[in-house]
Amino acid sequence: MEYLKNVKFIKSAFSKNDLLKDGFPIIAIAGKSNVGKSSFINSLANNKNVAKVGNTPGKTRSINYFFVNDSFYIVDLPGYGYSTMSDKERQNINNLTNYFLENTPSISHIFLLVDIRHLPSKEDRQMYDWLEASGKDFSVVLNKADKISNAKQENAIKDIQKFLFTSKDLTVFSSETKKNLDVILNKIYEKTNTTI
Ligand SMILES: Nc1nc2c(ncn2[C@@H]2O[C@H](COP(=O)(O)OP(=O)(O)OP(=O)(O)O)[C@@H](O)[C@H]2O)c(=O)[nH]1
Ligand SMILES: [Mg+2]
Repeated sequence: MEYLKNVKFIKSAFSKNDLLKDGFPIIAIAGKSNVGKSSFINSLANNKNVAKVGNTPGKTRSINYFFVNDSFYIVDLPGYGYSTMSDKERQNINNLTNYFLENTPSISHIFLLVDIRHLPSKEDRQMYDWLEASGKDFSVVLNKADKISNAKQENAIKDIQKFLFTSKDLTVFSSETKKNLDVILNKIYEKTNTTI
């Protein structure tokens, strides 16, 4: 398995003007707060200190750029659905995330992380529907698979597919066990035209 090499934190964007426009391919990680986006990035880099992970939801509140091997970015997005944030802050964050997704043509792929233990939330479904309608290249990752048995994982795949009205393949994943980490890494290399 070839982990992401030479992963460097570049910047946190807090407003539209902070967004990078240099055209390098971007892999963006989206999903509700606390679903494990930052941990997912650390798993890809095989380094627990790359992206900040939190026990409390709402850890990542800016758009964070990590430059990989001087050739593409992994972008950690703030989580949605974090209820104890002020309305204003939540609105600012959602506006920035939407603006980023709509106005960054260099996005090569978006991983939408969903918690495998629950049916997708209203916000998950909104994000899924928006991505589907936008025609963007994206896939759904069912995260925290280590929390349920293999048999339950199989049922969860079917239930979540049905719930989202999708025939897409959903990738079961866990940052704890690294299940399907190789599948995700290979997808990233394929989408960014990286030869390893
Ligand atoms: N068991 C298990 N725990 C996980 C997994 N991924 C993340 N976690 C835990 O879930 C919590 C949230 O993880 P983060 O990676 O900070 O989640 P996030 O999506 O970046 O959250 P925000 O930044 O708030 O949007 C932490 O306590 C992680 O250790 C996983 O695959 N399995
Ligand atoms: Mg985070």
